Amino acid sequence: MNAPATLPDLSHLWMPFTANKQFKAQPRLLAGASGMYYTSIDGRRILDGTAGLWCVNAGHCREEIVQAVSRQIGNLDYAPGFQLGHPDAFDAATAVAGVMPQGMDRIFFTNSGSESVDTALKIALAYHRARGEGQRVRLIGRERGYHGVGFGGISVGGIVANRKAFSGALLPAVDHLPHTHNLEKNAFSRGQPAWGAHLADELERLIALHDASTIAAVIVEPMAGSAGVLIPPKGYLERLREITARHGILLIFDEVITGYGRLGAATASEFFGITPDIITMAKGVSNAAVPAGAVAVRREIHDAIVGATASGIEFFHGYTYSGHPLAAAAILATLDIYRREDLFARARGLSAKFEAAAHTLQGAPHVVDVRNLGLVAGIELAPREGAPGARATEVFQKCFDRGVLVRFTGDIIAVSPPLIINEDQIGQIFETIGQALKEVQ
Ligand code: PXG
Repeated sequence: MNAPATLPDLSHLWMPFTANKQFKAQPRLLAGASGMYYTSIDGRRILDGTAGLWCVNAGHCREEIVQAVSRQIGNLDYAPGFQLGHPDAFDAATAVAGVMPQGMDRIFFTNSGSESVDTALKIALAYHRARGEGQRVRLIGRERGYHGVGFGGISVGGIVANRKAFSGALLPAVDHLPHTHNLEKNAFSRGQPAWGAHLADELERLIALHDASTIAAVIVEPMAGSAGVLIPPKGYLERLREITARHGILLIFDEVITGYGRLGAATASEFFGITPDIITMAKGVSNAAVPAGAVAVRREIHDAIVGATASGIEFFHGYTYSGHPLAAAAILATLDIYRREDLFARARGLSAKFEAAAHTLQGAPHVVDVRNLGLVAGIELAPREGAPGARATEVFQKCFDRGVLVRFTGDIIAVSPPLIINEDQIGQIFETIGQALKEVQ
């Protein structure tokens, strides 16, 4: 029902993270977007319950961003970022620094979350080396973590499907903390679950195993998004911060999803009141209008690396498109919208209504958990016997047919709308999921 008569040739595009054969047998194509809505190519309006892929935080096709990027492309289409610069890249870095936690005001630009993660891991290694602790090479991630798809990111990541085909080529010195998901203890928690802070103490065990002097950094998503909305237990991130600081290990928060208002503050770091050493970001930094990412680092980390050599390039890393003029223009316009419309506070203000609406699904068919924080909700379904993931796939499809876009991973449905959403639209998303659940076997 979604495919009009004139479809493009679908055969050449190898689609990312997509069941290509199924998609091409039953394609879902989008033709336009505005505010809270997509338009499908058959002209249906679809309420965006996921901000694209957790990235269009200010809503679609915002006029100020369209104008800024249009002006830029006619004025400075591209400027080399190595040994040359352009003012907007510096202004964009200043603007990003302005919303980061105090002291985390040195900004390295990338084009995606995956690049931000690999950049952050390299900064961690370079930092220890610059300080004469080059033996600190081990990286610690977490089970069910998602840190993009670079070799660094999948090495510290903890999603088996993303790792197993490449397992012979993962980074060698990596270990993982246990994930914090536990339905027996925490099902239907509202906000941060009560149980699980002690799982951070597993880091002490890894330190005892490897010795702190070999460990460069711990990387975690403050709230894990892709693996199915795993909310950190109360006290958990505080303990990670305390243990890493005590052992001279850098703490990296991967804020590709949580950055730019998702939890109701500029960063999860601000939301939780915990300052890591490095923050990775992408997605919401440019409202996804132009691919962009960045890494924010504590000034001392930057200074240690940049100050370690008397002359020459200090950090042998960067991308052709680091600080690209279009990305810089999009970032500046996006951060301006967030500030003028106070969108992070808006998200915070809506989060109680969002929580209440999400939890109306407790008791709906198949639902074994509802969890939420800020403007994120995860709805976990019992898997159908012999067909894991099938229920959530069908719910996704039924919601799409009813004009609401949600995400799913395994049997978990994720909701993460643009921060401009209103209360009626919040209601519509969860009512539609509820209807879909009634129709799924
Ligand atoms: N870190 C985190 C925490 C992410 O969520 C990345 C890194 C990688 O970003 P790039 O820009 O390289 O894709 C991500 C990306 C989903 C979904 O539905 C999540 C992401 C991407 C696509 C889909 O959960 N997160």
